[in-house]
Amino acid sequence: MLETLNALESEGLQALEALSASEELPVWYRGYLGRKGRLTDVLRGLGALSAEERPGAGRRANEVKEALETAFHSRQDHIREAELQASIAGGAVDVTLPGRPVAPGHLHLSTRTLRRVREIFAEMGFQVYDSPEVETDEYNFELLNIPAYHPARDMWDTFWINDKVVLRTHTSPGQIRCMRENHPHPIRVILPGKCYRYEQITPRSEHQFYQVEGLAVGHRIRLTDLIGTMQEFASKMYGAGRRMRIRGSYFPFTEPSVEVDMDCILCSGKGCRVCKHTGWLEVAGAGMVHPVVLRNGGYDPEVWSGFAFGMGVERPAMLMHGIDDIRLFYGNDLRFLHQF
Ligand code: FA5
Repeated sequence: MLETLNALESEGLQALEALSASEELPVWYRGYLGRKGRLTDVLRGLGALSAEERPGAGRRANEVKEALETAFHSRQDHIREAELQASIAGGAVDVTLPGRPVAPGHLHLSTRTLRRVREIFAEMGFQVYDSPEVETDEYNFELLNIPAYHPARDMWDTFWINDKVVLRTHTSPGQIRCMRENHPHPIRVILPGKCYRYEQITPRSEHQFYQVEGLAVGHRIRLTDLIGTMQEFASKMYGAGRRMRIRGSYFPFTEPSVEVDMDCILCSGKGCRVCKHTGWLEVAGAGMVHPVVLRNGGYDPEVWSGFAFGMGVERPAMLMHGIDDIRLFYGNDLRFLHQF
């Protein structure tokens, strides 16, 4: 066995030295080191050796393999370099050849929708306030009037980093951050960003999605201001004439709370799987900022009032483009992405 290995090594090295063109390299490699190569054949024979012979032969086989591999790579570099030099010397590099075209990418549909939402609110005088995606329990829940025992936590189960830190379930914690930073001045901001939920994934629900929060704090701000703002947004986003519905709801951080729905574009209100056969698609949760939340943000609820809303981004995009499955947004299927 040892002689066979020695012979194989010197034959292999000699054959390698004899190579002169890069096309010959893979043929040599397959012949000696490939799956059906000569060394592999020898290695297969190791099992048949006696227990005394096997370790020595195994060690030698590995040495030969390494020697051949190393020699191969240095021969390969040598041949390639020689070929490159020869081609340069022969004037084969045509520097006037046009470059390879780079296919231009484009913005993801979620980003485009977010930008449109920002634009519309900018026209209404709302600034953008950025707040973190990784939040503390305190900001995501406690300061929004959702203490640990509160049943509303069930609606917003999420991914916990540790006992106190979560991936935020909504953009609402940014309300507190923004208020604490701006009090005692009036506020008119939107807070766009990614949210996460421990959620069953369905055609209309993902475990990661975008929201845009809105917050206005000032004097004598009323529910009708909220409704007017939502109506203005809807007519700019979806075109005049879309139907909007406000219905009573519950959020621990707003009082009163409402849900803003749009008629479903996909089925024109007839009912389909996206709108859960109701004809309406829930676009935003909203309401008047709860006194506790105002106080947690540093505003005296006797003097200040405000409205807040939180809307999805993917769902409105689905409405506008007739997309019937939210999972397509994060599926990375180019056939989907290229359409927008
Ligand atoms: C909230 O998250 C509240 N923070 C909204 C709010 C803000 C209320 C301020 C009052 C004041 P809700 O869980 O309903 O509410 O989510 C708001 C919107 O986010 C939904 O209308 C929907 O468009 C979107 N959304 C929620 N969960 C998902 C999901 N799993 N996949 C995609 N979009 C979702």
